[in-house]
Amino acid sequence: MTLESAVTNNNSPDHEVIIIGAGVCGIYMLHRMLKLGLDVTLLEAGDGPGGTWHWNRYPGARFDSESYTYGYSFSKELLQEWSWSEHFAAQPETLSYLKYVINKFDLASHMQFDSQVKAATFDEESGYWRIDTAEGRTLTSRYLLTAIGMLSAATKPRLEGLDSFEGVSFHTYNWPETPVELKGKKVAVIGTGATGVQVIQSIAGEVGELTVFQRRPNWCAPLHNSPISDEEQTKIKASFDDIFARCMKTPGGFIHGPDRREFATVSEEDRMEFWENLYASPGFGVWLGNFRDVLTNLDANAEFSEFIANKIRGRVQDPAVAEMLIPKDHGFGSRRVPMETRYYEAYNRDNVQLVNVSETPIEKITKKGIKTSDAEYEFDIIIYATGFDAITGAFDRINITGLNGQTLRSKWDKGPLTLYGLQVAGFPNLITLAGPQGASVSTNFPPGIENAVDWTTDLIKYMGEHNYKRVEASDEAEQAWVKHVKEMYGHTLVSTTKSWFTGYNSNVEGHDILRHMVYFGGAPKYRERIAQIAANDYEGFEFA
Ligand code: NA7
Repeated sequence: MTLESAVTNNNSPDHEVIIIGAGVCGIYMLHRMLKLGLDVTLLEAGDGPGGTWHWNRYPGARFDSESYTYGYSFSKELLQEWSWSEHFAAQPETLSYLKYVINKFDLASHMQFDSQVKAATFDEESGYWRIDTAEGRTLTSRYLLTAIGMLSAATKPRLEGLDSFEGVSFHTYNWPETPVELKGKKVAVIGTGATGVQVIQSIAGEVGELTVFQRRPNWCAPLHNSPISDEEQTKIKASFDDIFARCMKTPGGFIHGPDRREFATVSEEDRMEFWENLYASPGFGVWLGNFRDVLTNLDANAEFSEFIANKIRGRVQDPAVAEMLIPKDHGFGSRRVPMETRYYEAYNRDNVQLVNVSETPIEKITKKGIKTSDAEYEFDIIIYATGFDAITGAFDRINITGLNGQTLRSKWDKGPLTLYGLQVAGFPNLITLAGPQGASVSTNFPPGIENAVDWTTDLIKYMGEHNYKRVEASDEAEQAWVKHVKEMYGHTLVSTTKSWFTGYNSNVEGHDILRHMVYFGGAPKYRERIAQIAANDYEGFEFA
């Protein structure tokens, strides 16, 4: 049905709510909207649900949150029913979990797959969003809720000859569904972020030859994954209240929170013992459970970086390779710390070679492989682990048009502008779940989006109760929030380096300036703030 026919026929939209995306966020949003009794449909570009966990099928894909903190917390029944097999679950298990949730809450019939949204246009007269899909369909809704992922717009290098390669090549996000034969093959991996690290450590023992093209190394630390024993399972299931209460108190929404002691007040001996324990413990503790000032103070950071550098030197046999793997341009934790399992040991294998493309840049992709300024390499397979047009990329790929014909892409040209990462002035009834400048994109994702979804549900309920048809962020409130988000960047070392936290991506035109993508004030403060706003009749939002 076209917008025009919808409006003339019955003056009501096709759906009260349209959600885009069937990942972790969209699934829960759909559940809450159905519970509210609203007419809702969900559009998903993929041919199945799962979002991140649908697409990222590469070997070694897993999350670095403890499994039992990654599951939804909203249903006690679900928490008791589902048993994670490992402390840090792999992609197939997470995808099964999400499908289980969809089944349990009867959500599938409200999801439309193979429905890629190309454009969303706000019609001022009717007050509805018109959504156009790539398949040529048009739908209308009063509310448009985007759950389109923070790392869902994959980016390949902008290199000459990308399509000329005659072997097999793909981005990790688009790892083929049919099994890729790696045994005995000559394989290239470009990129050593969290994804590249997982791929490299997983395939090094399987492929014939592996050549890793590294531009800048990252500081990686051991994940220490292990199966969850029956005894642990029982304990976990009995302590969910405590587990989530603990996550609610930490800035990142993980079970790991910072140590409040000042680094300089702890003796060297105690400090080393503390760090050795962190390095030997599972998960993000080494990053997020460290002395608070390791992530804010350059001296403290330099000392801990040296501690990790020595670990790398101790694990990599060739000292020259070890030095190549130690970051020199940024300190530990100022970029996302990839968690690894025998990653560094992969470089001790005879079939693994590391190429520093900062020194000898890739010039082009050839028919046979990769040409750097120094040599030509031949491959059967090239794997692009080159990351994403993070957080705003998925928005930029949809033509979103708000009031007065303004596009979101042009409004965010120099970086995102939002109110609490949830709304954008000039774009009524659009809620940017998991959008830039909210807390979910800088924290353990599921607790973050549960908060955003609950808040959004309350907002829509409130509007129904007050017979409001339209909500929009005010310009002043938006400006104040953006100012606050920017200030928060000044409190961490994150802003001292280029990464997707700071909006840099050499593969996207114009993404060579600092962009304030995420909220670094911590999840507890964020939650408190948006709850207060809601209690205050949604101060900063205008209703009509
Ligand atoms: P990341 O962390 O953005 O890493 C991308 C990697 O690819 C990184 O090492 C980049 O080097 C490298 N890269 C990107 N473009 C190029 C070109 N053109 N040439 C050479 N190397 C390149 O993405 P991931 O997928 O690993 O991780 C994203 C998140 O997913 C992760 O943080 C988790 O939360 C899950 P650079 O460092 O920019 O020099």
